[in-house]
Amino acid sequence: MRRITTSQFVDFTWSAVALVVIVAAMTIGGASASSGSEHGGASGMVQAPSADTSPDLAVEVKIDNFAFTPGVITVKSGTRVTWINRDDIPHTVDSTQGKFKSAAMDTDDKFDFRFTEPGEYPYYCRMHPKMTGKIVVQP
Ligand SMILES: [Cu+2]
Repeated sequence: MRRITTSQFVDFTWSAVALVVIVAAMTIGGASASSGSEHGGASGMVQAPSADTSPDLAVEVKIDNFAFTPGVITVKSGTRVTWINRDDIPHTVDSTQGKFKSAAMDTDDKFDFRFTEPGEYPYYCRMHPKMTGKIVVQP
């Protein structure tokens, strides 16, 4: 009985040694595998998407300090232009051709218009006619 018990203990010891060896081998293998995936991550960064493919055509013109910024902006047909008043006094956006006309815009008010026909669309502020800007719409 005693010999069998000892023999079982020895078997257990060798099993434990084998387990340690397997775990050590997996750890080393895992380390080399993770360094391989770091290389994969670096090549993935090269494939950054282009920022110029957005289907949502929208631009913003800021009104501040008695000026439209940008004063002249070129957009693709179908683009929605949003004016936002960042000034602390009211302004308007009025097409000189009567194509669009905003109400008086208080601070942080917005006005938007979608340009669907190519052409040039000059505009001004009817409260301050020296404030002018232009939207150039390309096909
Ligand atoms: Cu104004």
